[in-house]
Amino acid sequence: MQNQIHDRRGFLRKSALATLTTLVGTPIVFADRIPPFYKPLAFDYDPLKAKSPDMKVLGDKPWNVESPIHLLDDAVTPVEKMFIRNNGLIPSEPIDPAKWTLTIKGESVKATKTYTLNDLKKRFTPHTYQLVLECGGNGRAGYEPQTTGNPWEQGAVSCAEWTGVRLKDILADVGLKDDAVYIGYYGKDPHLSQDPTKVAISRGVPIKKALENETLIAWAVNGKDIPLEHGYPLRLVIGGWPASVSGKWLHTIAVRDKIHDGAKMEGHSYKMPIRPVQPGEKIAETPENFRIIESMPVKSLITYPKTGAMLEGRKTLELRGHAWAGDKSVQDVHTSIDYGATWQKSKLQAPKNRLAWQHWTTEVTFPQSGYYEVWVRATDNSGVTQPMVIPQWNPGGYLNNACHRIAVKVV
Ligand SMILES: Nc1nc2c(c(=O)[nH]1)N[C@H]1C(S)=C(S)[C@@H](COP(=O)(O)O)O[C@H]1N2
Ligand SMILES: [Mo]
Repeated sequence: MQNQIHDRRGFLRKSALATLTTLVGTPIVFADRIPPFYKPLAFDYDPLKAKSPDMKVLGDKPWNVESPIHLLDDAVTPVEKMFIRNNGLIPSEPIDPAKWTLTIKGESVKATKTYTLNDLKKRFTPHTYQLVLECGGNGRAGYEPQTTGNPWEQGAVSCAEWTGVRLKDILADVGLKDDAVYIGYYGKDPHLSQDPTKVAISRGVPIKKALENETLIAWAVNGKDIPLEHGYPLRLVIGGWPASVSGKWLHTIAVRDKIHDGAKMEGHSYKMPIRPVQPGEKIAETPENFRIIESMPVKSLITYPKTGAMLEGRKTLELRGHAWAGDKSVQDVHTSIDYGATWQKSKLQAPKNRLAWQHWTTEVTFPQSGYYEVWVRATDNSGVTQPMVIPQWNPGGYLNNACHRIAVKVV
């Protein structure tokens, strides 16, 4: 770090100053008076500083942070309430957005082409979409026995408003060969071991998903620069699929003539067994036994009230939350206050755009004082409903979309 942020005479590099300004979100007054070889305190970057105090930290090497469900109450998730999932380290080298480039290469491009971030902003039409990003392992803590991977409860999901250019517009400008089947991304984050020959994560999607309108190369979220921990200054954003396909600190996309074979595409990473397996069972990690997770399953959350809510002197309660269904849309949301014996239909809004989550509200009336649970269950537009019990155990602990429940005390 010391070498990268200072020039030979020990003064802060211009690019380091630009990064510092981005990190603190305000100009560095007296920047010209920073002594040689002095490392400003703000360079000890802690992504939690900008987050809500209630966020739950699963670990800091790498940084993995999830949102308690009641923090996800906003219609559009503010950045301070967005979960963070890193496989490697947050880049610590100064980032100069004026020098950032995106290279499109691979077996299935007609020729390799490189764009600066400014080219992308100037040469292509920008688009803004609300997109659900949900970690494939969201809900993993619910599986017994526990699998390897972060034990996420249900808060590794966000729906923010991303702005960027369509990957399909860039790929049309580059020119693709007929044999393109997949894309793979590369980001600037160092591997946990800091071994520069190792890649933390490099995943991708089939070309069909890559060419959808909503697949963005984004430089802004909720109208501002992307925060460093979420991929500043450029990231791929692909809604509805495991968020591991949305590469942060994006510098290269390879267009492949086969399924991308980058880091975390192997073994059982982001894959489901083709046949049901016994909880805890070990099966050979061969491609025949697993399929790559694509569209995420239907899911819903109660974001208000918070579990444990106490209702004093009233027996009705306005509940609200969101529901989403991967590439599909949500057709119905139901709630139950009697452990699933009967269900009441909620009011459900249309999504802002394809691949955004949908908001639901309902008013429930409790028959008498006492302890209740409220359960929520969404159904997608193909008629598939969330399970009330935990779904099929799998070696990676993925795709737990069991219905969300809260406890309420009516006094
Ligand atoms: N370069 C890079 N991109 C990445 C990751 C990473 O570790 N490095 N993690 C992925 C995973 S597994 C998830 S769930 C999402 C999390 O995005 P967020 O931290 O912005 O919420 O980023 C994805 N993109
Ligand atoms: Mo993830």
